[in-house]
Amino acid sequence: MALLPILHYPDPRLHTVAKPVQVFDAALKQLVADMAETMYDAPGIGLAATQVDKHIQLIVIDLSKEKNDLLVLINPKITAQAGEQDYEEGCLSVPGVYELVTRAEWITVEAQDVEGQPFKIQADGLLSVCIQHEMDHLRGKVFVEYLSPLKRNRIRTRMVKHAREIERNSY
Ligand code: K1U
Ligand code: ZN
Repeated sequence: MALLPILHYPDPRLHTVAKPVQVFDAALKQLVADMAETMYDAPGIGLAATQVDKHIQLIVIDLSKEKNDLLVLINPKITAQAGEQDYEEGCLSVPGVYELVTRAEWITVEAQDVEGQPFKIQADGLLSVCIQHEMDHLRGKVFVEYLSPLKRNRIRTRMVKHAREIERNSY
């Protein structure tokens, strides 16, 4: 297994729209394993393939404390949604930033597993928030795009400055 580098906002590659997965092979299983390891190491509770510069419709999520309940969603589609909830979200591509986002409370998702088998889940609360956040990544959308232009530009400036400092200190 391997740790994969995570793209940081405002990297333009985060705005790439992911393509559907068509081949369910050993390489896909390896990518799922590497993404899970990367998410656990970060640490995070979700990761979309877009964030590791792989532009296919693949998400891993694990909300368990023990890191032993991995949910893999391939080619996910929200087929029903209801209600509204606010949650203070974080993002491994925007480290150190937590902001309130309003999303659907309940969702029904149809997806495929790593073998290509279709399944359906219903989610509410944090799982629902996390699935919607990760599905946004697959569409090329980062959660800061829900914020006002003023807040978003401040975050962008801070992230660019931080990246420059890291680069300068690495010489
Ligand atoms: O997509 C990502 O960048 C992962 C993100 C998922 C997420 C968290 C909260 C709301 C919506 C989506 C994260 O995992 S941020 C880190 C985080 O929330 C966390 C880290 C360690 C323990 C518990 C939570
Ligand atoms: Zn994110």
